[in-house]
Amino acid sequence: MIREVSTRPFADQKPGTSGLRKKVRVFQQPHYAENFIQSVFDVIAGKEGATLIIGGDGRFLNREVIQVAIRMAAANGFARVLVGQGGILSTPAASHVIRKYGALGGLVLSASHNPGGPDEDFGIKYNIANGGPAPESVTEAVHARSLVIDRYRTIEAADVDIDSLGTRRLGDLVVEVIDPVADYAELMAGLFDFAAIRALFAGGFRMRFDAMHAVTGPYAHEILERRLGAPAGTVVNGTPLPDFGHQHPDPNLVHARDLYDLMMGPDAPDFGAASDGDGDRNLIIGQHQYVTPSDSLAVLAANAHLAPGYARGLKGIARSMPTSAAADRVAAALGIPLFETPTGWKFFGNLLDAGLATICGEESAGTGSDHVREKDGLWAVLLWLNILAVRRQPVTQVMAEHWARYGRNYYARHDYEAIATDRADALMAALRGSLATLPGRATAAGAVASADDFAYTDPTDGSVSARQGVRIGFADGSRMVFRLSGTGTEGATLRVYLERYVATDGDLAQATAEALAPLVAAAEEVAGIARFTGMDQPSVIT
Ligand code: VG1
Ligand code: CO
Repeated sequence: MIREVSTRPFADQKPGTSGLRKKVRVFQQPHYAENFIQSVFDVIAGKEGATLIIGGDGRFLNREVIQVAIRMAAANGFARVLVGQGGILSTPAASHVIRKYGALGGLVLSASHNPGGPDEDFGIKYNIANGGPAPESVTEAVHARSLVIDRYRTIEAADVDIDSLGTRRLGDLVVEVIDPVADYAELMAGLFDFAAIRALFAGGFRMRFDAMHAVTGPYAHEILERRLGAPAGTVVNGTPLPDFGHQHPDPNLVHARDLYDLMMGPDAPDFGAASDGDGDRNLIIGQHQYVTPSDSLAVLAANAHLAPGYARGLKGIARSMPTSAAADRVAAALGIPLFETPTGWKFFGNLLDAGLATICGEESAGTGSDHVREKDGLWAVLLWLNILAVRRQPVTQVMAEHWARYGRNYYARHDYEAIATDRADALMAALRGSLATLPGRATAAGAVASADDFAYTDPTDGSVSARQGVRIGFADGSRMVFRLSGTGTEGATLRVYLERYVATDGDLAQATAEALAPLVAAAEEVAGIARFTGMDQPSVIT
């Protein structure tokens, strides 16, 4: 019944920041998905008799690739596959299920916040036994394998029913279709004070959660409305659609504009939140108060002890390098270590496994903890709710008190999207070439104090990741970071991260754009963004 299908390598199967992401039509080429999945299976040991988790964010092609993956798992020696009902598993839920059921790993089918549909994006990511994204050593081996692969293994079999719960067989393989929400909801109930949050809602607290037609809908309906008693209608856009309703499931100020407008308007509820395509990101907006993801990480870390799951305190905090240093000040106050890693959740896994960090975050709206090995959108929302339920203060006050104690890291990210790849590469090459001459140079934001290309040495295994982004620092602690995105599917995206610290005795109530204006000018002076890209404005500011 096992079939060896001969194939030829594709040259473009190098995983990026978070798995392999391509246009759907690229994945629709014959053998394309099969080649990548077999490349994964070829480099991982221990498949014989093992369990594999399969699920995705419900986007276009999800169901087809799940069937392909199940057949290939059967032909590659796995004993058992657990698949989310309807093919659905949010990224954090997949991470939890891998851990809970002792799986060897999981295939997470998602292109996260990228749009979905026949003309949009699809993706495949492999997560290892700790529940986290495969580290670079594995993704590099998968890529190397994909360049020489000449056959893949599958079986001849009809599609498996993935829509009804229960256990069935496919040859020797046991396929269990599981409730995608139940295990995750139970995990959340163990971390947070659901009774306190229920009391908050019962007292009239109002919230809107925008699931953006993506995977968190079923999770949010179950947890927020059913278990925590938030009124029906709290969750909007709560049914996952293969094309996310033709929208971009990216919870930022551009694509979650409706939520932002509501939260800034006269009828704003107390709390607003949104998550992305695969449920690992979070956007937090209080009534008339946007919270940057970097600030959110700092506030969550400073207040985590108010939730039962973190009552014993934190072991450490980890943030990606471009994320603001707001969390650093909290770590210093708590007397715990702060780790600075390259962009991408895969770099947090070792720190979490080693018990060095409890809470992690990225400026790109990703926050999470050692409860799983992925960032987790609803987890962040629930931790916020738990904190608000205990502190009984509006978000504006929580933020004001935080800044009054720690100072404020004004922060923004400017994205220049769909730049021709050669132009983006030229910009980064010129910037890297100028690093040695930058210190001392006068700019609109003052004299440059330091300039380097970030390299990270993992403290647990000594592995080194170089060329992770150009950092330019100023004497007052202000910072600019330049790097190219590793998740896009068209051209290049330049990300420019801007940060300025104002101490507690400074002006903590400025408009962010105003506070950062000198840095915006300095970024242009130093990198020649308009000259290289032909763009005089970023496409997105978050
Ligand atoms: C982006 C973010 C990064 C995040 C990654 C995956 O990567 O900047 O912080 O970890 O997306 O998130 P890049 O390389 O495009 O900057 V998700 O929600 O797309 O899995
Ligand atoms: Co995501």
